[in-house]
Amino acid sequence: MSNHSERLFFALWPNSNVRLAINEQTQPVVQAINGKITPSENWHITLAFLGEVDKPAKACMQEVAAKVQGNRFTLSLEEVGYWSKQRILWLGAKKIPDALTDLVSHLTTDLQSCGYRPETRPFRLHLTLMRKASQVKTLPPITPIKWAVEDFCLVRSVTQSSGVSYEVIGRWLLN
Ligand code: 2AM
Repeated sequence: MSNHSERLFFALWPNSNVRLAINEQTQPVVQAINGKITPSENWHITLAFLGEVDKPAKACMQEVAAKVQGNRFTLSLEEVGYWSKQRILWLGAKKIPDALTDLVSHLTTDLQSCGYRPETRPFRLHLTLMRKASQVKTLPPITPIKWAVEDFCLVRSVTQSSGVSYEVIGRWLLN
């Protein structure tokens, strides 16, 4: 890894009200399962994972983000799920608003001019609540959390001995 590169991703970053609601709804579920809990300050929904990005590519990606003309949308987080292969407990939405599909698709397409290589697997919206989660058989229903999404963010991931931490380094408003 070059000294000048950073590990970056575009994400939806919950505001404090949404964070509180997520905490309220998911706490009982998370507490009942063994695993590595994602601290609430790290909660996010990845739109595009960029990996290690050097300075020129970062500048290019920030320019792309500024040109994306996305619309606001309301996300209803209403499902807690478990991927047994990855052992991830997640919070997700049953319905992906068209504006979100468009935002991901614009970012994924336009970022390629900056050297971004899109994932071959389809976009699966999720907020990781827990990693290395023990086998889960049934998950209780939750009250849907309505999140009026007004912007999207560029986030830097920093790995320290205490764990990973995230820093929002750019924010772009939706129309
Ligand atoms: P995850 O929560 O499901 O692991 C920062 O690492 C964010 O980018 C995480 O939300 C992670 O998703 C996501 N991500 C997507 N692809 C990734 C990859 N190849 N390596 C690491 N993180 C990835």
